[in-house]
Amino acid sequence: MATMLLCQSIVLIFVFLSIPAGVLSRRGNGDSSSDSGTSSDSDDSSFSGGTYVCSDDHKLTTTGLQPSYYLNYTMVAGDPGAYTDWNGLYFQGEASFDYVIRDLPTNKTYNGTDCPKDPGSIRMLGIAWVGPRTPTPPNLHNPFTLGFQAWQSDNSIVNITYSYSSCDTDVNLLHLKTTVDWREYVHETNRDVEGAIDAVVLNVAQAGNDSHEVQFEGVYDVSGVRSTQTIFASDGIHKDQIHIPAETCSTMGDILIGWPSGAMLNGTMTNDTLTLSISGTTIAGFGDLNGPHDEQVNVTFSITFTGTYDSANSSQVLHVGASDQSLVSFEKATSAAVAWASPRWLLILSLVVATRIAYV
Ligand SMILES: *[C@@H]1O[C@H](CO)[C@@H](O)[C@H](O)[C@H]1NC(C)=O
Ligand SMILES: *[C@@H]1O[C@H](CO)[C@@H](O)[C@H](O)[C@H]1NC(C)=O
Ligand SMILES: *[C@@H]1O[C@H](CO)[C@@H](O)[C@H](O)[C@H]1NC(C)=O
Ligand SMILES: *[C@@H]1O[C@H](CO)[C@@H](O)[C@H](O)[C@H]1NC(C)=O
Ligand SMILES: *[C@@H]1O[C@H](CO)[C@@H](O)[C@H](O)[C@H]1NC(C)=O
Ligand SMILES: *[C@@H]1O[C@H](CO)[C@@H](O)[C@H](O)[C@H]1NC(C)=O
Ligand SMILES: *[C@@H]1O[C@H](CO)[C@@H](O)[C@H](O)[C@H]1NC(C)=O
Ligand SMILES: *[C@@H]1O[C@H](CO)[C@@H](O)[C@H](O)[C@H]1NC(C)=O
Ligand SMILES: CC(=O)N[C@H]1CO[C@H](CO)[C@@H](O)[C@@H]1O
Repeated sequence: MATMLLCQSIVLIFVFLSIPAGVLSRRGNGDSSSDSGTSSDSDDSSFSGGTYVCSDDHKLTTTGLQPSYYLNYTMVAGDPGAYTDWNGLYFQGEASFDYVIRDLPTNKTYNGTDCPKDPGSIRMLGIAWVGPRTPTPPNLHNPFTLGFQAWQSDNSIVNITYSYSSCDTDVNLLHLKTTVDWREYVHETNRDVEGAIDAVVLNVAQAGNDSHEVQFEGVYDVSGVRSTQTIFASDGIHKDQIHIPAETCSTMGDILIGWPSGAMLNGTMTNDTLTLSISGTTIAGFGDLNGPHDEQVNVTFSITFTGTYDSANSSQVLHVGASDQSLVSFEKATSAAVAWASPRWLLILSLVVATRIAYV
């Protein structure tokens, strides 16, 4: 227990150290994580002074859903849009984020927070990616990797792409992968070392009587990672987090839940539906423009998501219970409707298109 708390505070410290860039930009462009239309902010946001203007193209970024080592398997040299067996597939849908914030016992130097005492609920839209396990790294055992991101929105699912703010670098309230990977610089050898662990060791089984549905569950736990500090501080990893928006506790800033060790993750999956549930209780800190506060709160959260297969953006389909030994297998989508390109290729493509538009 003591070890866990220690790890949690280490994680918290590094959340503080590694997140401010995102928090800064969040504050820099105001309330844009909410697209509910209650704010009169225009889509074109600007820094005070007007030196920087972000024009929101609502481009939904999903590249961070895959651990970075997937690039070793999904990028074909010279043919970035080529199909590979590790592309996986996407589910999109609605999500809900329910939480209760409790103050910790106060003392002489600490008067508590101005957080609401009533339970809160945030409606979100989200995207999940599911892909087959890659041959390396060899220490991973989950039969599939799951990545999930969700952001606050009142939009309907048909408007999911538009609901995403590309200007808000902190737009995702939730961004988690069942595998955490990192690249770490080792002084002694003057080299980068790559690593990955199954942050959630998934228990996968057939769901009840239905051989075309699996259920999975596990506990998010990165406490076994050797040098949590270096890794958490290293690039990219800090994106794995849950946070409650800054407006929640008026002046306190975002409530940051870094790697949510101890959180329960479970769900069900068929070839066209994914349900996901993530719940936990943690001591979380705050982050805002003025840096970390001393204050911490006890947050109990429960996130649920129901997504349907996104055939427009997936090059693979899922087979559940169809094959002999494995409950879950991945195959190339045969549908002619699949207009697929790898996310990176889409990005390049969209930049090209954007450049063209700019020159027309
Ligand atoms: C008072 O609470 C703050 C915030 O939780 C904590 O950092 C500090 O150590 C506490 N002081 C004492 C004397 O317990
Ligand atoms: C806590 O409240 C007391 C009484 O209102 C005040 O004197 C003190 O400055 C406050 N402490 C902090 C850290 O805000
Ligand atoms: C990915 O490719 C790089 C460069 O070839 C290699 O060093 C690294 O070990 C690979 N990682 C995995 C997980 O396969
Ligand atoms: C899509 O979302 C944007 C931004 O919230 C909104 O302005 C637009 O009306 C929505 N379109 C539809 C069809 O709902
Ligand atoms: C399995 O199906 C049978 C017959 O349809 C039903 O009686 C039984 O309750 C089901 N069991 C479960 C665990 O759903
Ligand atoms: C997941 O866990 C929650 C409670 O944490 C439970 O209500 C739900 O039924 C579980 N879902 C599955 C598919 O096991
Ligand atoms: C899912 O499987 C069912 C048959 O079990 C099939 O009718 C349906 O088309 C499949 N959906 C996808 C997206 O492949
Ligand atoms: C948070 O508060 C709940 C309810 O009081 C309690 O059960 C839980 O143990 C607390 N969590 C932590 C990490 O202290
Ligand atoms: C995340 C993503 O790439 N979404 C795309 C899915 O497909 C539709 C239709 O082609 C695009 O508009 C989205 O941008």
